[in-house]
Amino acid sequence: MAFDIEMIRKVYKKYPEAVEAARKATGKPLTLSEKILYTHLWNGNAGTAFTRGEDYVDFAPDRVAMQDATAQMALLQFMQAGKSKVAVPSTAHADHLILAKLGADKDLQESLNTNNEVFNFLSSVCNKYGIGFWKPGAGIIHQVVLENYAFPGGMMIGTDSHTVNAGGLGMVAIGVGGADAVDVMAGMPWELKFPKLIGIKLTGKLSGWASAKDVILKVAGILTVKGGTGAIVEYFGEGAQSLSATGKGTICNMGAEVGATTSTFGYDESIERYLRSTDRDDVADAANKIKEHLTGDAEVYENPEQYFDEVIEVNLSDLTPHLNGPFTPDLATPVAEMKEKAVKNDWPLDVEWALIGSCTNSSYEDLTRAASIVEDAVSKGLKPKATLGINPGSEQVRFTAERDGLMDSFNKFESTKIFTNACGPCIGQWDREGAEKQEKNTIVHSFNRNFAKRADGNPNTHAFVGSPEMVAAIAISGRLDFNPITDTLTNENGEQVKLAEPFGMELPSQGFAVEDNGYQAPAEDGSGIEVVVNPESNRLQLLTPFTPWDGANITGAKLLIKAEGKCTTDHISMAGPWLKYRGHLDNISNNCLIGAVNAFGGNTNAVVSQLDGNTDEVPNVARGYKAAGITSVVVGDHNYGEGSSREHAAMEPRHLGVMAVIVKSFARIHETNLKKQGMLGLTFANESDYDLIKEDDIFNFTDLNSFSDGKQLTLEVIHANGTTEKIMLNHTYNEAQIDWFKAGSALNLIRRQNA
Ligand code: MIC
Ligand code: SF4
Repeated sequence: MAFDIEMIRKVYKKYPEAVEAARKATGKPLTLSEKILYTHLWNGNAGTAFTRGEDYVDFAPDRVAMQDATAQMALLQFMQAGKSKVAVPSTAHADHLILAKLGADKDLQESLNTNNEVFNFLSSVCNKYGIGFWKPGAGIIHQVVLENYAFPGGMMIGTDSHTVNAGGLGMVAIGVGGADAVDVMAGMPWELKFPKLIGIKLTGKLSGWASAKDVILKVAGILTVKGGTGAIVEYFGEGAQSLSATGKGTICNMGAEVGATTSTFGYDESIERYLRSTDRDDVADAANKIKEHLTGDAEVYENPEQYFDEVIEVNLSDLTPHLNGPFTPDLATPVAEMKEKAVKNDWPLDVEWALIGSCTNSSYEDLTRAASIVEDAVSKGLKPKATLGINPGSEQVRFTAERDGLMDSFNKFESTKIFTNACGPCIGQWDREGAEKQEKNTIVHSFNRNFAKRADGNPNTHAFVGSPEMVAAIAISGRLDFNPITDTLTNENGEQVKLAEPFGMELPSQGFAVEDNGYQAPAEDGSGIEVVVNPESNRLQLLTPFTPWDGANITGAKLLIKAEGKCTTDHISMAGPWLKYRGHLDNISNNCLIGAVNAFGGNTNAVVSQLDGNTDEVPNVARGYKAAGITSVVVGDHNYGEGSSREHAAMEPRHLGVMAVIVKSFARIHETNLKKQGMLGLTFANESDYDLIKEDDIFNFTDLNSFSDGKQLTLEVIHANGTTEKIMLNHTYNEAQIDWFKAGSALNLIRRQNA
């Protein structure tokens, strides 16, 4: 039986009427995305149509998911909201804090030893407030959600950008910062700008070496890292129906890499099969009763150009395997073209590690396809040239894979390392031998992100993203430019052999099995449970509310850093070794913007303090300004804050005295996170004004007292030579969000309301 089946039935009960109301309000047939959005309006059935890309709308999501690295901050905030229990079903998952080093058993034990305090905190907060807790080793949040909680037509939010993975089961699932999760858990509406809609029509059928991963690797190449910004990507067509549910999940997962708000697929037979095989006949039966509402209307899919803002067509039959990278997930290269491109760009061709796992590709099917390559290689007398590392997505996947002999297949390579069911190397939780030498090298993995330093902290590691079967093939060949379709390999007997095409099992033929799935149900009545945070702790720190705006213009502010080029949340608040401070705002602030490239001089973590003219680390300079009572500002380039949902990237600068972040453009989640934490997230009205900003400028806001929806703000910039510039700044704050700024943060407002 599924978790929270009554909630799901309730959602389905309102569907027919709510969909009809939406059809009437919009006066047209509906996409699936619109059906889900309009059935989840906070104010009930639709009365009017919303303008996509413009209107802010209040929604009522069905559930919330959080992972350990973000849950700490989300729950520290929730504890301040003045509620005794969460208002919607919510879960927290311990998956990000487990370091991969020696292999699953030892690593898990080591992580329990080092992170004990944080796991205990999460377990007791969850217990107290009615939140389900998935213990360390239970699996990666999005795989566990797919197996247990995701349901067609539902809406969820999660404090992780890859929450979108649940689109594989036909949800609208959106990644948010912790403060947004607090709204929903506190029983308040959740606000989102009504998204635009991108339709992707899939025709044909995958074959040979092409996999679901290649669909999104190709789409990422077309849309690039910001092409999906502000939009829901909806997949449809006969090709969509031919994909497995977990394959759909892979595609939705990496929609985060094109900046999409989320991605989704209509309910179909593969989704039904997946629900049934994961012990959720009840959900499948309920969904079947309202089937027609859980996919887009036929007219829409027949004439998509009329109903989507943009339509892309991908023919699965023409698709070939891709590798994307290095350093960005949208640099797509068909494997057949890699030889030429790698040499031209001087990418190291020898591959040392081949990693399979992460929330995007750690399903049972993924493991079977990769295992088929390993088995084939062994039978042909081939030994791997690179080390294969595997993180199964969940204990259920691992247990079933073990029962079905897949782990034995992987272990036929002596060097294989099976790591914990957790994020591991995907988030820099990888103690890779030799990484500190910072040598130029190449790795391949089936993860979703490959920003510099992400996996092993080495800025010279060139990471390429590919399907699990491609990763397995490269483990064997040890070459980045290996094309399994055309190339042969030399085996132990000196013979030339070719790898056979991968084959996989969509679902385990004997069904899934698990002994202990690692779930801890919360107490019925948590009122007696005490959550203790040791004031001496360096891992956890209770929050002190940010100071409300004093009503005066911000003046005399100094530049903390002008970031140049790519500035993702990994550059603003690095993960890896810093993950341990995710529950301690002051300590984690010591990583604030240390990865951002300073436009003056091109270095990282080296800026000039205007107090004494000395060059110092970014956090130190910020602390210096703060101690001197001086506000600071950050200036940035395009798509600033791309990547993760981590609100630390907004809270840290706020904590260190930054009040405004002024950039050419923002990634969605980060922009909202800045607003929630009471900061000014602004964009240059005239992009080239970025070039006017000098290292020693002084900044005065001149019209903050008339800060209002739709009105530009004016910034006066005083250069050291006494000349001044007037710069106009755009913003997307509505009146309610301006109130967050005034209150010092959105949370300050909630607390006031519940006092
Ligand atoms: C990531 O993939 O970058 C993470 C770690 O899962 C993040 C969340 C985080 O920063 O904790 C995400 O994608 O939101
Ligand atoms: Fe974990 Fe990587 Fe997925 Fe983020 S992308 S949730 S770090 S597995």
